Amino acid sequence: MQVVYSPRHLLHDPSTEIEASTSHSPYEHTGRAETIKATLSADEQFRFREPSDHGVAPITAVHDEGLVNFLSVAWAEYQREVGERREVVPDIFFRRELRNQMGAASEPSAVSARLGWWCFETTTPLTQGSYEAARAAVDTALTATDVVLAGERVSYGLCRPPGHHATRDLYGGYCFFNNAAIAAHDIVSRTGGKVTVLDVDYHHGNGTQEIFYDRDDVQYVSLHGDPQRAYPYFTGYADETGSGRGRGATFNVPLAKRTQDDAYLAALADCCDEISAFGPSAVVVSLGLDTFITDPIADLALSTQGFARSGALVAQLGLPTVVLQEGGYDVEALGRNVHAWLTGFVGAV
Ligand code: OKP
Ligand code: ZN
Repeated sequence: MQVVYSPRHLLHDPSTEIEASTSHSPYEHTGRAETIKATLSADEQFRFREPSDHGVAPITAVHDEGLVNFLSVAWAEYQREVGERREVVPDIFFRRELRNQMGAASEPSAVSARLGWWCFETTTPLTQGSYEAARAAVDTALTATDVVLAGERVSYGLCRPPGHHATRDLYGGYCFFNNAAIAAHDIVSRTGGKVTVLDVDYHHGNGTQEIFYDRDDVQYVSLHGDPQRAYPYFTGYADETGSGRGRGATFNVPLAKRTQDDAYLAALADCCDEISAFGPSAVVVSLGLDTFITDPIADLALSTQGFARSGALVAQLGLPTVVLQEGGYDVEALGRNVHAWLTGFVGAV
């Protein structure tokens, strides 16, 4: 299997995360991608390549150009306007209701206001190299897509930072650009075929859902911790099924606390039935391993063996598949869990 990996992810290196009313060392850190790289490198069936530059056009095909432009200059603007900082986090968020009865808002010029305009939460610090790392993660996803469009059955993009929380207009949830959505749109625009994004990360991929919510050419299917208790809280409910032409092309399965392998695999089988009924020509998997039993920020209870079974079940769809890395924060187990999922897939082909 081809693995796409770029050392440029190391340029996104925050030192703190503001979460749960405290400031602590970040769960989403460079060591995550490095341990996955080390584990897969030790198995010769995984062949590594670096991504090629795909430019900005595939990004602005799914994201607002204003978001891309902002992220490309935000760190430098902040250093100049506010002061020299190790990393940058918003201290105000734009909320529509601030301007009730006052007409539409527009983007102010101060960098502090622009941060609150383009970001939705506090756990995604922007560092000096974050933009370059986020661009490399997109190139990683697009290069993994190229591998599959060239005829390989499956490829794996070791994306970092992750992507599925980034919406058309907003970054957050450790995500700057939506790697999976950019890859899915790229497949649709290059092949004309329909694509499914299957999101198995513990957290609902609000960004991917939002980007494709009214489209009938990309299906979004997700299993995740019930948003009544789990981040991102405001999306991922079972009654969100798409709008307009996209009606019926979004499928959400909220899961109970401590869901184990057998119940999870049964829900994943339902998701696979939905995918077969949609009839895509390819699948993009948002692969999060934060459903693992000892993940520090989640509460499902999958085992390493459960990941192997998940990969095998997805392979049984019989479709060209681009697997892209999202979350997974038990770093000691992360490499072997990714390895289990991918070898489970290959073993079922
Ligand atoms: C990114 B991905 C809740 C903290 C949530 C942000 C989580 C982002 C997860 N107390 N912090 O989906 O793995
Ligand atoms: Zn997650």
